[in-house]
Amino acid sequence: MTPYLKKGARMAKPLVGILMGSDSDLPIMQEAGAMLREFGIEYEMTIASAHRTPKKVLEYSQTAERRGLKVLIAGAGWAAHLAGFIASQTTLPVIGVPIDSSALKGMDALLSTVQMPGGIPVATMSIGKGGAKNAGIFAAQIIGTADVKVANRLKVFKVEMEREVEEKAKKLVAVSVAEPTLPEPEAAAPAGAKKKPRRRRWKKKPAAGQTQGPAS
Ligand code: C2R
Repeated sequence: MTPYLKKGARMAKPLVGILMGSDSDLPIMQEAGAMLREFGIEYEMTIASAHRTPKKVLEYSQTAERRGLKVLIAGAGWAAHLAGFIASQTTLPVIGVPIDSSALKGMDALLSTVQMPGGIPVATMSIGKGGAKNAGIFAAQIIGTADVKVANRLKVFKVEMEREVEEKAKKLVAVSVAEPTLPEPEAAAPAGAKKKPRRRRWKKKPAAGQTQGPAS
């Protein structure tokens, strides 16, 4: 069995495997791990690339179920083949996270991850950090179908999220009441409309013999 964990790392029994195409994806994929920790789900993380280390991805995907993993999360940018390749080698659910690391800002990764041909599904999340966060939540939801503890934590998470939004809404009301003179947003001019030239205000000329004093 390939050790995918850091030496000495605390690991009971990982249920989720998080893979990413490069270490440059880590700041994004950490979000998935953070969510799994929130729900008390053990996971392992590694770098593997369908392009650069195909043998490793093959071995990882083919042994994942046997090693007790329940869900795999794969994050990759550019021409992202990682999630699809993993999905071709296992019947475990595979969640794909397109990463915005290229000049196309993740559109390339999104299309290569989501456009799987019939027969090899990859549950594709949104591009970037939000997608990685959702991948963690979605993996928890899959595990939650057979684990009451996780299912309950997910329910609490949703209630908490609702409470946080309400709190923010209350704060916004408080701010707008405290500052009743907030400027009205300017109405957008219709497309193509010419801007009216601003009228110049001419100062009144002082009458003959009158000097201009300082403005009062
Ligand atoms: P580097 O930063 O290492 O050059 O990688 C990675 O996910 C990363 O976002 C650039 C990008 O290449 C992606 N990559 C893939 C795959 N392997 C690496 N899309 C793959 O197998 O699909």
